[in-house]
Amino acid sequence: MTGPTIPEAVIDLVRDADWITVFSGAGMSAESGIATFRDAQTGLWETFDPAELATPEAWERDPALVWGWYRWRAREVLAAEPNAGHRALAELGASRTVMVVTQNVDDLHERAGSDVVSHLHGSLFAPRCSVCDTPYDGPGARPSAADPDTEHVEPRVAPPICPRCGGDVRPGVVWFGEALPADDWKRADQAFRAGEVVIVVGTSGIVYPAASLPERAVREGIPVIEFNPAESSVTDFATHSLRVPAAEGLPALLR
Ligand code: BJW
Repeated sequence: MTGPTIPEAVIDLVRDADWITVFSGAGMSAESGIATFRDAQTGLWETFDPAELATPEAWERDPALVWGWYRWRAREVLAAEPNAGHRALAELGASRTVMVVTQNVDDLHERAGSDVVSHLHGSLFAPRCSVCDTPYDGPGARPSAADPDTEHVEPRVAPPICPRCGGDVRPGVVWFGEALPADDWKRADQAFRAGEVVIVVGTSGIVYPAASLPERAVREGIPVIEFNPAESSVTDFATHSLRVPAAEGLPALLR
């Protein structure tokens, strides 16, 4: 089977680098069947209103609606598998240091075998108390992939109660208007300073402050290679921008 044609300059940059920073977005997991946010027709924000589901105000208004939606999202991820792109990055990391900084809240990089340096927007699998911030690992923390609600027919699910303070347990993700987790931000910043080359995969590059990281890299003279079947904000400044989906383009770097 023949893969996409990757310019020799890109192959060389990756082959010659001992330290590679990967910056991934929702498109990284699209070929695993996980919806992106902003793609026409298939993006989550085509069907769901972010203001009703992904803001602190939405949580205050209707925690059961928000918790139910994230439970459904978590089940979708549990039922999915890493794709050839995730696996290629893990394989690339076997012979050099690959620092994965992801905006994704799924665990597909980890399940493919990559060490994730930073989950900038949190994780579907790290709920915590909305009052005292204690991580929660009790009943209901991790939904089952076998749960029948695959079509999101049960929109409202009461969140678990924190055993420490009695507060509602919330999804461990970063909503609009919230600060990014300080440790993840610091590790991402360090990864972007350490990388000899940055590979950006599957992000529209419009959500800040995450989107500032590849912009800064290119300003500092670090080559930025984009993999995305469509143009994005990253295309405007990337050193090489390849119109190739993740699961086809990333394996082609291994040849
Ligand atoms: C493929 C593919 C394939 C498809 N292969 N590719 C104006 C200027 C600057 C900032 C702001 C502003 N107005 C408001 C802000 C702030 C705001 C922001 O940036 N808004 C913009 C939208 C304008 N940012 C924030 O609020 C952040 N916090 C903050 O600023 O805090 C300040 C603060 C400081 C101190 C104290 C308090 C506050 C927080 C941002 C949180 C983002 N959260 C979400 C939801 C996470 C939880 C959840 O999953 O529900 O994060 S929103 C959503 O967007 C999610 C994503 O991580 C993020 C980025 O999306 P991503 O990954 O790029 O996905 P898409 O769908 O946009 O793009 C997919 C791409 O894949 C496309 O390009 C496709 O073509 C491509 N693709 N198939 C490869 N097979």
